[in-house]
Amino acid sequence: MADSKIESVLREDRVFEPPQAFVEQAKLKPADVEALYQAAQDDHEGFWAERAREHIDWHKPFTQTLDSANAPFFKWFTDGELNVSYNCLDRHLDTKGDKTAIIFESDDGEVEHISYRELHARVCRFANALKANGLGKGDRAVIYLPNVPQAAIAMLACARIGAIHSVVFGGFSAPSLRDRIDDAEAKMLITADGNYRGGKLIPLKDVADKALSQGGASIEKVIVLKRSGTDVAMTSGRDIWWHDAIDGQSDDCPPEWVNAEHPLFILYTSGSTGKPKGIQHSTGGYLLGAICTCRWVFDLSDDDVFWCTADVGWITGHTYIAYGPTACGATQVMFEGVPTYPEPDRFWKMVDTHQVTIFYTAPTAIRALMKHGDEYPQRHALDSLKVLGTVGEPINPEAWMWYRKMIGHDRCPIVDTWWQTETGGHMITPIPSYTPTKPGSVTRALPGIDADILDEAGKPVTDAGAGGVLVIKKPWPYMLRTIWGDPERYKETYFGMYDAHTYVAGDSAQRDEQGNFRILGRIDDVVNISGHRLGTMEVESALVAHAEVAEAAVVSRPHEVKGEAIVAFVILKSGEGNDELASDLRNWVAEQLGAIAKPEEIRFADGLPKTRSGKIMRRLLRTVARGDEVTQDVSTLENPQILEQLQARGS
Ligand code: 6R9
Repeated sequence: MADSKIESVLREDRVFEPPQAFVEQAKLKPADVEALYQAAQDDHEGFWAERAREHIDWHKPFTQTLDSANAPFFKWFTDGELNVSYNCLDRHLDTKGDKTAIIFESDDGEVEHISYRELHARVCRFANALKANGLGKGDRAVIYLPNVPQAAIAMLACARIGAIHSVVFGGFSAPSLRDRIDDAEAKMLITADGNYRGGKLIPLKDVADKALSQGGASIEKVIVLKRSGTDVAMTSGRDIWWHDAIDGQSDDCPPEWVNAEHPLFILYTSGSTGKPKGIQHSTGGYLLGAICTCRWVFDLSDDDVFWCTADVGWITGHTYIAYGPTACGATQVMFEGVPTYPEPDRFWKMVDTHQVTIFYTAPTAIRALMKHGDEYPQRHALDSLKVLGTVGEPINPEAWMWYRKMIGHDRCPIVDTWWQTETGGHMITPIPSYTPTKPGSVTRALPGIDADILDEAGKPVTDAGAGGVLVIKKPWPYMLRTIWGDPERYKETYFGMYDAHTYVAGDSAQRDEQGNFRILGRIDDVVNISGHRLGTMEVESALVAHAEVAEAAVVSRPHEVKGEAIVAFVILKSGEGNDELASDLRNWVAEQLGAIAKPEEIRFADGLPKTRSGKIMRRLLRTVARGDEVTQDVSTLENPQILEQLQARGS
């Protein structure tokens, strides 16, 4: 089935040139794009140095562009000094102080406009509160907040004082929060009493308390935003309300000038082992990526209203809510709720209300909304839209075409943006005035990004349609710098396959006849559920932590809306499995890791298919989970009878 899908996309011949009307009004004209590609081609380092001088206000200019002496630990603009919050706020005050920075819409539809001047004041006040509560340069603060302006304010306030934030998505469970706090050795936790999403209460403070009762010994202070108004326990001496913390604080807070390589944030993401990786980003290079990609890929400019529907808990919300749009001085929409509440036209209604010009969302949302039917987008004009974007997972051509027709009215270019937590910003994507687009294709690498596809021996794969390992062959300014506290793992994971200059993304890809990239999926044990990365090992560890489970293996199978769904094969310590236990185990995993990780199906078996050397044959399990015919060689199986049992127990 997977193969036939690939086939159909390979035969995809619908190509859409940039619409003339779009090109005419675009800020970045085709000739400008051409010039960027040429400049990057001619001089990789010089190209990025020029961009860094053009787009960033430096406190102290850099003299060295790239330092590769200690590859793969690259440094960019290494002797320069700057402050990210200064670049996102202060520098706009003279010309754009009264311009709206954030149009916030809450779950229940209340709207708040925050100007750049007001955002600056609120960031400064909170930054002073952080300092007053003992947070300083280089200290880590974990942010566990809903998708509300205070989340962006907290991030920018950390940046202002040189503290390193680590945002944990509000859907994560207590154990996940605890592990992240412990790994980062965070001094402060910033959370909320709770909030409503889709009308449902998310009890953030309760979860935070649970996390801190199981670990989190490094936490000295907890700042709590009052949001839901629900009753929560406040530990005296440790917990303070946000409004009390800022009470009396000045709205002037001089920025802490930091080195370009000073860590701006850590963001945890799943890898192929059970332990999430703390992806560490820099200050200067990261900021440059956020600005350039907003300008190039969204054609973002002064008269736009930009809306990225991601949560600040993910990298997309870091780069395309907290940092990119603000650094560009743009107006953006920020939304606390979900696309289907109170009705499945919420997104489209908001596009009209706020006159959104650039809309950026995930394929899983598009597929879910598409299922609800055309009448929902048809209720709204959607005529303010100029550019549509997608991110997070491969988009199937059907969803792409629906997005183009029903939302973009065949008028808006679609930018399918491939990138990762690790890459910091867009890498392979169309540029809307320039690149012909094609359903299911992420097209070509941005200027200054040297992407390629290699075979196992490191030879470039040049044949159209042939798959290989997606790599980036030159360092780029906004790449990750290391894995927090684990430089060896950084080296091994991203540069272990070929050499210290070849970044291995963990995805496989192919090219079409025109050289456009298409992403095929992960090459490691990472699955992508509704655009969110999850290590199969994480789910397995959660399962075996249950008292009745002896062993577990987790794979994914395609899912119509979520992209992929989790199927877990479970071996019990004793007794037979039943529906009730299956349901208990599903809930258990959700409690351990968060709702995203909840398995779609649990299959009980007496054993797992293993090779004689004891390796679980995951490929075989994947085939079984999909209900496909087994064509793999099973002669190396130690326990061939298990295969029949697994197949027979499928539902
Ligand atoms: C930004 C983000 C990264 C993984 C990545 C890949 C998948 C992201 C994609 C895509 C196909 C796209 N991915 N964008 N696959 N087409 N446009 O999603 O970061 O959460 O770290 O996930 O997501 O597999 O390796 P992150």
